[in-house]
Amino acid sequence: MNTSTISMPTHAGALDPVVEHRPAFDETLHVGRPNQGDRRRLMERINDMLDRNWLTNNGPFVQEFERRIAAYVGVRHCIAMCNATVALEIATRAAGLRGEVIVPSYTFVATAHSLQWQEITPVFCDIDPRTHTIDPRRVAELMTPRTTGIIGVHLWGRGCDVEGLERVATERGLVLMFDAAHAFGCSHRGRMIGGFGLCEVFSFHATKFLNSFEGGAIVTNDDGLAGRIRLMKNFGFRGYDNVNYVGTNGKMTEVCAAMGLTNLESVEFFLARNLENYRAYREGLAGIPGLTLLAYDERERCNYQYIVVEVDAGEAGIDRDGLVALLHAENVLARRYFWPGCHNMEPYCSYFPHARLLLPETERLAARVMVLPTGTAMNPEKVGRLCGILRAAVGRGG
Ligand code: T4K
Repeated sequence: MNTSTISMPTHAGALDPVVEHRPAFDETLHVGRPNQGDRRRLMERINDMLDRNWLTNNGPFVQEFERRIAAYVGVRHCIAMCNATVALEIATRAAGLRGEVIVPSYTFVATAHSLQWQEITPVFCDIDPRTHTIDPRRVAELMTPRTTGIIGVHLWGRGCDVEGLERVATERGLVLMFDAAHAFGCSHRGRMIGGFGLCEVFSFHATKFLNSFEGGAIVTNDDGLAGRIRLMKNFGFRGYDNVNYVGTNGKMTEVCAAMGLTNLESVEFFLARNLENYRAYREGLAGIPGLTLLAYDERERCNYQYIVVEVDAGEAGIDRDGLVALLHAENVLARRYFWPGCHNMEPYCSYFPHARLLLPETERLAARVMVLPTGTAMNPEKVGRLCGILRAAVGRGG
């Protein structure tokens, strides 16, 4: 690590010599740096779009994007949306959810907000600490006569316990759907994620494996649901002036679809880079006491989009927050996803002040996880240096 001596003003205004810390990386390394496909193809598409002068409202790029995503995932319908949060709102509404819906607390807050926004109560369920995903054994304990559905989250792109959730949902006559924001391009037990439950929702936000600048999609095999979703995302219009549904504006624009289509052509490249980075992390972190890299099952299709490390402070001699602060000082913007858990955020912590008593695994995990940079902006050499920083920090007890 490089250091040099400079002078900084003290509180008294005098100039004292202090040692400036030069970060290990000159450029900032981000979690979620966007993956970009072939820029020339994107520009061609944008030119076509401008020549056509058709910018939004179910244009040809959106239709092509929907066809390609549906074919990729192997489902009957894909409805492209402006983002996954609105897609979740529309999906739950079109599925007729109301009252209470069971969701994990250990997720991005959009999962809970999409319900609360419609005055549906998100009831937070604990996770299985081995998988980080909702624990079906805990779901049954949270049911009340007001429960209408369950939303599982395929966190980090790893399929949650779909079969366990299906059993509970079928037994109790509940709707089951999935927040698959992290899971585009991933499979569960050999089947592509996207085809499970009543429907699933992908995110194509800039930080995601496949991005369309901002964007999302609902995928489903249910024809009736798909029809209702198409109405709802376009103000409830059937034809030019016939509105017979309460709708909103959830449409994807043509420029977003152009980006999505272009990036879709490069997913194999994104995947190869992510896999290479993941393997470099696995090698670089091996044997560091107290650090455990979340493993992906290489027999499944994975997008390796998140590099997730659990920190055991007792063994590492430094806790997760200490390591994150240390990495930030080296220009590595590691993240504490999904700390502190939705149940500890407003308004949920005011509505359910005792929720954490029911969420011991969520509480424990949220305090231990840090997420490290990957994607096309990273490479094994940078990963190696980053792991070297962690090894040195743990070796010195922070
Ligand atoms: N469900 C789940 C389970 C989700 O994780 C999400 C979103 C959703 C639903 C909702 O999906 P969307 O409605 O967004 O489609 C980011 C993303 O904004 C969010 O999409 C994502 N999950 C969440 C996990 O991560 P932040 O607040 O952490 O993003 P931000 O702005 O801090 O960006 C992350 C890093 O990426 C930064 O270090 C900067 C870098 N970055 C970001 C952008 C946007 C870039 O380098 N370039 C960029 O253009 O939420």
